[in-house]
Amino acid sequence: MRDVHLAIDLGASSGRVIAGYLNDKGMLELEDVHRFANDPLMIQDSLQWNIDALWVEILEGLRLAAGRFENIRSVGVDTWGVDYVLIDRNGQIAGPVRHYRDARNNGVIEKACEALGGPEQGRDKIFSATGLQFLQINSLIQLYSSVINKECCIEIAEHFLMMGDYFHWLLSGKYSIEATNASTSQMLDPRTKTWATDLQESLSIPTKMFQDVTAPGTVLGPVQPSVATATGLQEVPVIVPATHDTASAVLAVPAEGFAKEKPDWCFISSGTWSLMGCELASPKITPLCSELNFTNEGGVAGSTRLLKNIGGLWVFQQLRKSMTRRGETPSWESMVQDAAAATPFEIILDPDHPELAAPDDMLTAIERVAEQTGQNKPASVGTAYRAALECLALRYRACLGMLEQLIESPIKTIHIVGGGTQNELLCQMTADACNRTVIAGPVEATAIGNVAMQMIGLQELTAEQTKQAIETSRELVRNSFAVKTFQPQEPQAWNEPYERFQQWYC
Ligand code: LFR
Repeated sequence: MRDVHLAIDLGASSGRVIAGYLNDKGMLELEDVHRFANDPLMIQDSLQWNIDALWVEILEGLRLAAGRFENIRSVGVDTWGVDYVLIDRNGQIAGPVRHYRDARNNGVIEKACEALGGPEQGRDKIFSATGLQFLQINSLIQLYSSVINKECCIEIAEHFLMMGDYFHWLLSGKYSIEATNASTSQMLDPRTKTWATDLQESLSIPTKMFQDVTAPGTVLGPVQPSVATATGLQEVPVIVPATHDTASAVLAVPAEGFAKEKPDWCFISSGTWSLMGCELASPKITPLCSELNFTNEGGVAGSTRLLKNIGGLWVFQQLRKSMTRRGETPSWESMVQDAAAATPFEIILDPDHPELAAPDDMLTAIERVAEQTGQNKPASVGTAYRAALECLALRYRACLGMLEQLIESPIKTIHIVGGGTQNELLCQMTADACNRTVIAGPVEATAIGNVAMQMIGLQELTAEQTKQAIETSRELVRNSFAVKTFQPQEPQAWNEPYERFQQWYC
């Protein structure tokens, strides 16, 4: 009988329950159990997560899994970073569960820095305490926004739970804050993995709601009786994986070795966001890292992901919504075909342009940005699709150069994992723009990393053994999932567009 592990993998636009097990050939195999949408809600001008709908879907996925598999050994949740749920002393949700794109965070980085002594001093204090890049979506900035708006939720909160922790609590009844997702909050010291309480106190963020962080691989205990009754899962342990989706995805990169000082490969975890970086043995909290606005997120077994958040496939995905508004929803395949057929480099965008972060209509926003930078509006929608992909490849090229500067060593290979690997046009553009070999796959890296960490956790290993187990699980990924290699074909064609990109956006 197969030992089955259930990965509940929640992304910012969809979720899934996936079963993972070793097949008869000893290869890791995944089976889709349940897929569902994750649609945020606009409530009185505030963008919020529909966490009750997500919980209903999770229970449904577990119920389906319990009906399909006999020997379910464990279950664990991973999610996007930065967002959180506040729980009061009665074990109730203390306030709205906001989406990181909620407008209340606009301008709050500046206010937080001001409160810490001014723009430069504030940035220095935050960076030296946390090693994180500045993004207004970070939990620190979101919480500070609650502080300055004098929201009651922050006064009555007893527990700060990130999204994965919240669902682990519903599943097991145990409060925990998992380390990799906590590292996205901009409140954790990446050297000690303890909360930066001085920083929290200086910004009047109550520190009592933060408990010590839990390492990935920790067994929380069996599912609660109410969950067992609703799903049919009896006595199944909840195991904390790397609850940050990027941490799980990077665990599943099919590279050799683990957390080196000077790796010769970097990763792009490609989905709604593109997270591009290197897996290192220790954080790099240096002036250069701060200047280049790179982040030191925590990975499995104490590793560091030195990376940059890049606006990802968001622009491309939102263009599809723009077309729906205009009466026709194209398939992803036809969008890629239209992009491939469009003339290259007609307009150059920045995937991280603030105008593109949360516009009502992406196509109109692109037209506005084109105008602002003295470029023509896209002649056809295919031009806009193409620009949304080309600008990612251009941003990757810039980021690659910065990474090589930071680790002081050349990077030979780019591993792309996640949903974006299905966009082969983008993979080829990346190889060309960066002039590097691209290895694309596996597509379900996040779920694979989640399952792998549950398997490792069940063995209850020491830290050193865990590192070895991670190398072994990478070998398992290499032997179990096919990848596709892209070699640069026309790298020189990207030089002039890259100059334009730098001129406007770097
Ligand atoms: C990717 C991701 C990023 C995080 C962003 C927002 O899915 O988790 O790492 O910065 O979502 O949470």
